[in-house]
Amino acid sequence: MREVISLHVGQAGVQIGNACWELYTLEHGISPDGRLVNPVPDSDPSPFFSETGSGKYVPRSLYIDLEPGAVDEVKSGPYRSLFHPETMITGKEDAASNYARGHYTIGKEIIDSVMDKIRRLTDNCNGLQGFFVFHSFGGGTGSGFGALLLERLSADYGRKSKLEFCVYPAPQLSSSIVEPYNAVLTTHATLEYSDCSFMVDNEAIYEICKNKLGVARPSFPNLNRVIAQTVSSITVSLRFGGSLNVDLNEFQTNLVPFPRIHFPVTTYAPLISADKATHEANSVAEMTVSCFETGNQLVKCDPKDGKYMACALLYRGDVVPKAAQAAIGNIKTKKTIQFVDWCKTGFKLGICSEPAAYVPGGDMARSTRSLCMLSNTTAIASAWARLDHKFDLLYSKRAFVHWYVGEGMEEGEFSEAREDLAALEKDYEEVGADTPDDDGGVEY
Ligand SMILES: Nc1nc2c(ncn2[C@@H]2O[C@H](COP(=O)(O)OP(=O)(O)OP(=O)(O)O)[C@@H](O)[C@H]2O)c(=O)[nH]1
Ligand SMILES: [Mg+2]
Repeated sequence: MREVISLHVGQAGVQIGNACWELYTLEHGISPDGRLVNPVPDSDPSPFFSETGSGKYVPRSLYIDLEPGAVDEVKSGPYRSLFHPETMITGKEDAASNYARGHYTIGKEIIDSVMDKIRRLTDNCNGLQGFFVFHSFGGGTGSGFGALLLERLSADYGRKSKLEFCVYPAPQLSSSIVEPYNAVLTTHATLEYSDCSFMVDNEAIYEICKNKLGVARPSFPNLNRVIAQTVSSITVSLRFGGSLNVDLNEFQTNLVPFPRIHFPVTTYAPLISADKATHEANSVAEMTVSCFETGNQLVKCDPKDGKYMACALLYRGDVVPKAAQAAIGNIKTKKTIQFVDWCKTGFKLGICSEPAAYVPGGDMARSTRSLCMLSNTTAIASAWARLDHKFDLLYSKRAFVHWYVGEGMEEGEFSEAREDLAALEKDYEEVGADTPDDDGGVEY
């Protein structure tokens, strides 16, 4: 048993959670009320679901929001009886897009009861693998409470792995002007507590929905279903058996060469709309090439401007190893794909024969195979640079700072966080720099 507990924080965390649990239940043949109706070969839902005495499957998850809106929708929606009522925790008022409220004032009031609930979930595990925390960078709850939660998880479960899925703010879908503050503050506060963070950039996913999936006006449920497909691919090896499955831990070891450099770029293929599906061959080679195209990335940055440190390719469905290896061989010949000189061939490959599930009514076409690529590239530093720039525009005038100080935060935390992010940008520069005494000829 390798249980994983999913913690969904704030509106984005909860709503992305909805899309993930929709997909997990579909993939394991579990009905929206938690009954196993359609057993799937090689399926092992137990890392993500506990089974009650009466045979009901219950997500090992917590929904946490400082205000009740998003969680109330779950409570009255089609999956209302899937979740244990005690795993949905809400407060009365939200953090008003203010990191300090989520972290210091209102968040403090509920953190102990959240930690109690987590203890109950972990007591119910035989071999807890770790936690997945889903939250936005921009919301007050997502950023502030998310950071508080990771801090406490680290204190109470230091040796368990902690992975994050975090929503990088985008102008099209922004809910407040202070998102860059919240994003910088939460990144600083969680940098040492998270083992690996998958950033999903709403702008990139918005464009995927619009340009690739033919959604005229993408809304959060459209975006969240794309995100959920990548979450599912990342976790599939924990949920399905099969000989070529590579364990998530192994991928993680490969992907994170230094503790702070833990933000892989996620890329997915195929991204085609249901009405175009029949016109596309979607071969293993094509999918693999697509994953090196910027239009398939969930974070906006250009890998051509940086160097790769590692690349994990998670194939699903009808994929034979020979085809995957040939596709990777082809990629390796491309001059535009450059690795750092201290790690020249960091490709890792996994294949899970269980294909991605088709979501009825979803935007993505049904397909027999798919690929999710996780790459650690120095190019992601440009995403930090964009965020830091927006932070600086606000902070140079000390705009909105009083809202944070009013919630008991010291102003020094702003400059401390900003300096840490500057150091992070610098770290990326350094890992990408050529090693001075490299003779260029030796591979190791
Ligand atoms: N992808 C995605 N992004 C979302 C969703 N809901 C909100 N966001 C993004 O998250 C940021 C706002 O944070 P929220 O998660 O709504 O805020 P919160 O964590 O509930 O915090 P407060 O409401 O301030 O207490 C913005 O950047 C939104 O674009 C969602 O369902 N999916
Ligand atoms: Mg909210």
